[in-house]
Amino acid sequence: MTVNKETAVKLINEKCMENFGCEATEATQKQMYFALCGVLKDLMVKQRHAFTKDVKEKQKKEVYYMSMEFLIGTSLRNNLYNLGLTEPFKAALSDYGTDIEELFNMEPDAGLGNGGLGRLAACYLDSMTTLGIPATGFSIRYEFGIFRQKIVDGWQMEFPDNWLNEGDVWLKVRPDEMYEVKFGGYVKDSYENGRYKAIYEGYNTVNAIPYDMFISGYESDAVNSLVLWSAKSPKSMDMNQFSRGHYVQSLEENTMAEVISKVLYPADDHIEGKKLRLKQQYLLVSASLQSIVAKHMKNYKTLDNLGEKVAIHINDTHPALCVPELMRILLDEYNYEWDDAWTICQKSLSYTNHTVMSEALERWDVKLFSDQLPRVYQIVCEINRRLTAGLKNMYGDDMAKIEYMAIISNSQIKMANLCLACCHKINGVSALHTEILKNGIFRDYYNIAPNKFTNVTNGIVTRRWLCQSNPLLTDFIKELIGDGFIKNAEELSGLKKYAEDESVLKRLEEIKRENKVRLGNLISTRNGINVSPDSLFDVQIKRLHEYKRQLLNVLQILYMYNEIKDNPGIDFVPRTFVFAAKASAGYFMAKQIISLICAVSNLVNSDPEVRDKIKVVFIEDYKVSLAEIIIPAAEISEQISIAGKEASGTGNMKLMINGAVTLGTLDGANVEIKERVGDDNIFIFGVNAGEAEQIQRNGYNPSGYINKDPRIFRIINMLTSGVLGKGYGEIAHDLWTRDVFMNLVDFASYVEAQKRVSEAYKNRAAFNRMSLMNIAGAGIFSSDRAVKEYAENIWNL
Ligand code: 26Q
Repeated sequence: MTVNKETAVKLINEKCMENFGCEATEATQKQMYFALCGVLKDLMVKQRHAFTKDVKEKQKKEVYYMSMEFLIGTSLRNNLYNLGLTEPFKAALSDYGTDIEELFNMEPDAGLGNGGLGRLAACYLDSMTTLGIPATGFSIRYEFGIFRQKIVDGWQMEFPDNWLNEGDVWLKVRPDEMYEVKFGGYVKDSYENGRYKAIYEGYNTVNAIPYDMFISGYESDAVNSLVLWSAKSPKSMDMNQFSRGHYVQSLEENTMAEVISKVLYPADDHIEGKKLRLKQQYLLVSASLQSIVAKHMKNYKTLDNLGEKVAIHINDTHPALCVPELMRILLDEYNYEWDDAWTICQKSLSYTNHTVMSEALERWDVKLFSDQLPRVYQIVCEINRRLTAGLKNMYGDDMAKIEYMAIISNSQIKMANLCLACCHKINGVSALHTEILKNGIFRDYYNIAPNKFTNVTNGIVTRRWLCQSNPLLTDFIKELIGDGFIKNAEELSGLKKYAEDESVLKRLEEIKRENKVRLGNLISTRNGINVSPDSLFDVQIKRLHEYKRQLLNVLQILYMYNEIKDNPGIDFVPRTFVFAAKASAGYFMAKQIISLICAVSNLVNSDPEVRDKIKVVFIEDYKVSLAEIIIPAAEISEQISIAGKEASGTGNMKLMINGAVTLGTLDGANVEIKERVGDDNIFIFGVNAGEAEQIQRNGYNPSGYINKDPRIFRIINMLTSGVLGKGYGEIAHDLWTRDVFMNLVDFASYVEAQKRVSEAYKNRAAFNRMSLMNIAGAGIFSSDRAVKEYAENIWNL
């Protein structure tokens, strides 16, 4: 897009006048922020108009990405960057005496997601737009995104995230395209010309109102849209109740409806079958499908070719209701026969799985489900009836297998099986993860339809996670290999030829140091802790989960602490351990682990014998915009989940492309990172997925490891001895008796790997070389590559 500085000056001034009735010279910072965002939004609206017109004329196939989460983060810097408008607007603002960086800092994160899954959706929308793929993201306009985290005396507290005050600028409401979504009530059977006809009555209606957030792509003519649904009560006030003096009750129904889009569920670990969550899912699915179908009918006057013209992608099972809801629309509203409707559904729908943890596989109680969605439930029953009839033909009386594959069993509806039974493609998110799906949890479905299964290893959008967040490194890379890597990340491999170039390695080190200083300043203001930019920055930033094993990291730190206390004169490579993590509000063990990290931080940082060798920092309120500051400063990337449990990881990719060296297990995409950089440029430790499973199968007994290894024994005693100020009896007890994620199995191997890390860091040139090789190998983990694979192998664009 071309806008010169003079035009930028004019546009900002006009927007100030339009919105605030003042000249830009008179505007406050906040007004400037709103004006700038408003100008960009206008430019995107125009570009989008031209783009959608072209898509329509050429009758291009379109992608609809359905996800309960889109973890967008901030948009202002990204939109300016993508549209190529940073320079003119920076200069224009500077004329008005405004520093554009200050406006960037005013923008709240759109935190409409929990973590990896939500951020992946955001990266894919960006890449699809960059590649010119016509795509729409569908999600919910949560009034409150992921909670703000504060740590009070080591304990996580959650506070509401009121992002809409300043975040609303990117949204454009379209009240004209409202849909009705129906809950509750009952179904009456009837027959019309001998054909079954469901009559749905007695339901409550909620209106779904769409809000568009425009999505820019890098140097792209496309502008796509993320459509966020907001729930609105159809009645403004029940006058009947009101006139009888029941003022409060009359408002109650309104708020009951509108509560649906109030808040993002902050859990990403275990599934609680909550009614409100089901209503959120159905609101998303029903409104989005109505919108897709209405648009398709307008363009093609038939739904017969829906599967040829749209690809509807189900991001984990959270929008799995797409399967019965699309059936419902085809059967009840367009009078399709069952088999024809089913064929259309199969052609249109595809599904990505993001987890193999059984406690995270979604199931709904039949009672709750059928009460809320009676007609949809009927359809699920019929899908299940046909499925199990087919399976009986195949497997006879192998009831265990049929039960495992069924959609409904034990009075529960298994959402993954609903997707597996219908979708034409199912994918995992890393090579290892997809193998585990095929040979493990989904093996029975794999055996009947192996061609439905495919892998798409996750990717990240390099423009945000390298170019915008690490401008120093980006400029240096441009000097070395040109700027082709911005659109074609594989060109980063061109850096390999500098692996022996001392001046290049030295410059990389200097850039890393500058980024460490920047992070150090943030830590000093936010935590009041001084960290040395000459220490090794060792980073573990991700949601808090037992399987991700932040605990293993802490145990190892306590081991280092003991080593130093035992040998105060020890030759030790100084380390700064950086943690950031949110725990689900109700996840007690996760909150305990955060508390432990904080306690260890206090212990270590206040001990004069230790604090120049180790620092431990827990930075609160981890989010996209904080990650953008931490990642460029990282030197070691901790990816230490128990093998077989982390579906892919994407933080590992973001850290790698910024020159951090992975210290990790053979889990998720770490396996592919290792393949790319080679054994010399990664620190691998621990059991592999097969071994981990074997140990668990043989009956793992953690106490054996504690009794056998005096280092472990000593550390676990520290958890309860009082040296940490407070006792961590629950954690100690869990390690003695369960240790489900096998911290102790991998402890020795992890300690040894950490020693290799310290050793390697002593030779900075050699370490810088590893760092360079990681940047050079990161190209394949671009979301542009991932999206192209989806387009070819799954969406058939
Ligand atoms: C489900 C029902 C009710 C409430 C919450 C949820 C819920 C919400 C979010 C369940 C799971 C999630 C998020 C899962 C997630 O982020 N998985 C991660 O996905 C990444 C992208 O594929 C992978 O890289 C990570 O390995 C995987 O853990």
